[in-house]
Amino acid sequence: LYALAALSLSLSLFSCNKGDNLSDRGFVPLPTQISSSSGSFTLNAEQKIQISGNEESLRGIVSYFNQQLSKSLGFELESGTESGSIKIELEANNPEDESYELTISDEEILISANSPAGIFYGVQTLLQAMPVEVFAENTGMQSFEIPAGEIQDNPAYSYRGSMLDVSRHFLPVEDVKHYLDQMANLKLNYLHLHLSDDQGWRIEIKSWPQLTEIGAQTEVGGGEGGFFTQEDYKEIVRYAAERFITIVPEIDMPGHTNAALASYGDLNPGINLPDGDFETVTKSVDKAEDEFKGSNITREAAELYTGREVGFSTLDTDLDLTYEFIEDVVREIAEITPGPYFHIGGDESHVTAKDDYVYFIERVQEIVRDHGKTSIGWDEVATSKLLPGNVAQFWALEENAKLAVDQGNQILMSPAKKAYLDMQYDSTTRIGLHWAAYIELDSAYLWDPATYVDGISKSDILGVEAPLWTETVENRADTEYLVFPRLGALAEVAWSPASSRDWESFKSRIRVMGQRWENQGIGFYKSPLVNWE
Ligand code: TNX
Repeated sequence: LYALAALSLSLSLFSCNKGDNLSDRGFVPLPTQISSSSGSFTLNAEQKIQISGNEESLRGIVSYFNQQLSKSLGFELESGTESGSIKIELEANNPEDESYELTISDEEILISANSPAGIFYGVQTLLQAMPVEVFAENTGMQSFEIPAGEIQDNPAYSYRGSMLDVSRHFLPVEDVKHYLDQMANLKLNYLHLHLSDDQGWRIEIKSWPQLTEIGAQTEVGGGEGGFFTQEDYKEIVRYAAERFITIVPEIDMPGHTNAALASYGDLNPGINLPDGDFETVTKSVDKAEDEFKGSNITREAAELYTGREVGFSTLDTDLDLTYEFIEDVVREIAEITPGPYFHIGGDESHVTAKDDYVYFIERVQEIVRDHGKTSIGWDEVATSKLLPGNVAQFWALEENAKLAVDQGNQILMSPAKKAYLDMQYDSTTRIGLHWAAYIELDSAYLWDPATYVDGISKSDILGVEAPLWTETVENRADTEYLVFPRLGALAEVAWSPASSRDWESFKSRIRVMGQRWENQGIGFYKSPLVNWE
């Protein structure tokens, strides 16, 4: 017995060499449970993948896995339903269940789950269990070891998201895809696209072509702007779905609408009175229209806007045409959006009268519902009556988040002081804003969505989203600098249970994640809090 104990002790000491252990592989986000054991699986071109369960849905995941491997190794693994040493088992098909198990031994690797998404997350964890070189291209590696052990994992929140503001500065489809690749590695599952704002309208609407012919032609700082055709958008949706990511489109309204008001003067509350005066307040437009019925008053298109300050624009909440417009926009976008959500914005409508705002939000929620979608809105929408199931995205005002919870609605947590990826890390950061806070990596990591707002607990929370606003972000390099490594911290806040999160542990794991990013050529912020060497 003593001899056995000594043997197993020496074996486990042997396998405890730093980096040889499964638990030292630098997983981000941290899995719920990891147990390391001795031994390792040798991966080389001889290994085969064995699929069991609903083959159709697994085939896409296997080809994703093979694509990742072949970029680095130059070979793919054969796959089929016959016996193979890398086993993928879909045990049921319950899409709500995102959990998975990953077991690695000398003889085989087994990923099992009750949904294709669970299998996909198991594959992500398996990729992180491999040497970080697997994330580099053309390494020429022919064979490597994956340390043995067992992982059981399950996300804390079902909505784990990020947002790209493609309105302030446009980002092309390639950059969005590149972002989706990174989100997938972090097990994030919702990408919110902020498709319209004062500075640009970024999605083709076939029934209102001037939105892009005029409203997409510039951006903050006066650059050339751009937009997604509906075909581009469908391609983003498809690429995202391959990575188990759902696209959430946002049309921000009634404020943040200058680009639309510049495209169609008929929508603009601004009006030319016969005496040559120009009125911009909604109520006076209606009064003026009554007063001067029949005379030649005209609404006039707003000027395109390339500044940064917002809060000056509004749709005319009393105008029938406004709702015809919204109906068309929601219909066209809903038709090409398979996901359940449509984001209606609703933030910073500073020139919309309070009553008009409430009326507008309630009416727009109905339009969205009639097109089969659930509305999400920035927290201000909770000052209106929310339809059941609709979601308020908390960013600034706790009292708004509480209003939503009091109505029985759920909250998407994006507190600007923690989750805003456009905030500078510190006062020396070359781009970014700081109106909410400076957010160093530790600050992005050290918070708990379930205790962040008094009176809002875990069951009130749908999930966590990290938005990237792009007033100061002009290209992919700027994006990467602000997003990484903080997106890793926020992914862990959304995935890993609060009880298991630990800053010291995160620091050692994000260092390894940094090597994976480096291997992909991602220029991330080297926070001085982490030893990246
Ligand atoms: C506030 S967050 C905004 C955005 C800005 C952002 C900059 C929100 C709902 N509105 O319009 O881009 O701050 O950090």
